[in-house]
This record gives sequence, C-alpha cells and structure tokens, in this order.
Amino acid sequence: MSTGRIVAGALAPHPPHLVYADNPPQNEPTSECGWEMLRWGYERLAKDIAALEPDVLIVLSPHWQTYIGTHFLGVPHFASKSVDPVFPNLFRYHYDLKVDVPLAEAIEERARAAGLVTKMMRNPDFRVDYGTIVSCHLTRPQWDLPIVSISSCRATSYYNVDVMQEQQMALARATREAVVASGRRAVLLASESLSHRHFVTESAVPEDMSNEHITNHHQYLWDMKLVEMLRRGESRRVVDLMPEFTEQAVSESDSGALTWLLAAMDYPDYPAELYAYGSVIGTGNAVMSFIPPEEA
Ligand code: 2X7
Ligand code: FE2
Repeated sequence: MSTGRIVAGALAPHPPHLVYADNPPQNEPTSECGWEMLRWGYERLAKDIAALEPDVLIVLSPHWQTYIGTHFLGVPHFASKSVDPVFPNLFRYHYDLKVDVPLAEAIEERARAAGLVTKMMRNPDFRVDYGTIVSCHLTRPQWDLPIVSISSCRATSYYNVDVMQEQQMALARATREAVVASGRRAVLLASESLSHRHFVTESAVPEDMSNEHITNHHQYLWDMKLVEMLRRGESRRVVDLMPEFTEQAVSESDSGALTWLLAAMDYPDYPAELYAYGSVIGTGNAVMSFIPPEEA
C-alpha cells in the first residue's frame, strides 16, 4: 500500500535577481532591495508549501539543457558555487543540497520504459544549474528537503513545441507514477518565467526599480492571458495554447517545465493561486501554486 502523491505544484520562476535582492548568506553579492512583490509573493508560496509537509521537491529547470534526452541528478549530495553566466555580478551562490536518488531513478526508469531517452547524471563534480537552485531556494529557503532535479531536453529547439509537449506528457506520467509508488509527498516546481524577452543592458544599480518594467505590452498581454486561464482552472487550454504562447511570448515554456507540471498534476481544473506577478529585467514572472482541493 502506498500513500505517495503530488501534494502541490508551483510555477516557480528563477530570476537570480530575486535571490540577490533577498541577501541570503549563501550569495556573495549584496543588494539594497528590489523586486519586492515577487519576493513577498514567494514568501507566501513557501508558507503554503510548508503547511503541506512535503518530503521532496521535484524541479525541472530550463537552465540544465540536455540535447540528448532528459537527465536526472543521480548523486546524493552536491556542494559547490553556482555563478550565473549572464549575471555574475548578482548571483554567486554557495549551495549544499541533497538529492532523492531513489526517486530520481524511479522516474528515470519509468520514463525510459515509456520510450524517452534518459540518463542519470553521476558526476559528483557536476555544477547544479542556477534555475534549479533559485526556484528551490525561494520555495524552501531552509534547504531541509531533498530534491529531484530534471533537465530540460531541448525538444522544442530540435523539433518543435508539439514534440516537446508529447515528451513532457510521457515524463509527467513517469513522474506521477514514481511518486505514487515511492510513498513520498512531492511538490513539483516548474522553474520558468512566462514571457522571456529581456533588456540587453543593465542599470548601474540593478535593484533600481524605477527602471523595471515588462519589455513590451504584447508580452504583457500574453502573460495576462495565461495567468487568467490558470486562475480559472483552464490548464488544458493552456497546454493547447502552449505552441502559440511559447513563440509569441518568447517564453521559457519552451523548456517543457509548465507542460510537465500541468500534465503530472492531471491538468488541474481548480483555480491556481497567484501570489505575485512582476517583471525582472523585462521578463514576465508569475509565482503560482496548484494545490489539489483534497490537500488544501
Ligand atoms: O534566467 C533568467 C530568467 N529566466 C529571467 C530573468 C532574468 C534572468 O535570468
Ligand atoms: Fe531563465
């Protein structure tokens, strides 16, 4: 008998700016302030997730990009420094994290049996990507839970969004079945921004909020359309719209993170909770949770 289940999912964007602005002891640069709406929203998400007493976070990140199949961290402990290649001035973060290797292996095994190309990443010196770190840090700043970290297989670039979505649906089934069999209470994190067109220059003071705004109205309209659909519980429509949204909003949904999350949660038809929406260097970011009514 098993009581394993997905107790929540979260759209958990990963701009490193949010960690920079929070000034946690793990990050070397320090800031005065910045992006408060998103950070305060994340605090409320973290509180709601903590109340569900999860055993594990399962995160899919666009910044661990694998072109041959989907990869899973497969070493029990990683500790090193992660530096954002584009924003090394903001994110130089000392991480120390545990991996739920048995659960990762169980997902990998099922995904492989479903026909996906997969690989366990067994290199103990591998540097964990900043998307995984930022989403996990902001959702669970205590770092007291093990994680399962899943790469983004770049099927959108290699083929197209439709192929990516088919693959993510298979990965989602594997994830759900493995969680059920594991007996764990799992939280899924789709680590991604919505619209993702960002500025090409940075202000002298990165946290100067007088310079922060969405890149353009077109991107904003797309973000609002998606957020409203998720708030109405129309997640199947969101998946149907994903090819158009991904292209028009230049979205990080090309990673498959949101498709995977919605499919693994069996396409929530209940309203998602919106904690915050805000721009970071012009990109659109929503912090949202999907908590099944029976868990709430
Ligand atoms: O990776 C990111 C992102 N997705 C959004 C905004 C800023 C920086 O990094
Ligand atoms: Fe990103």
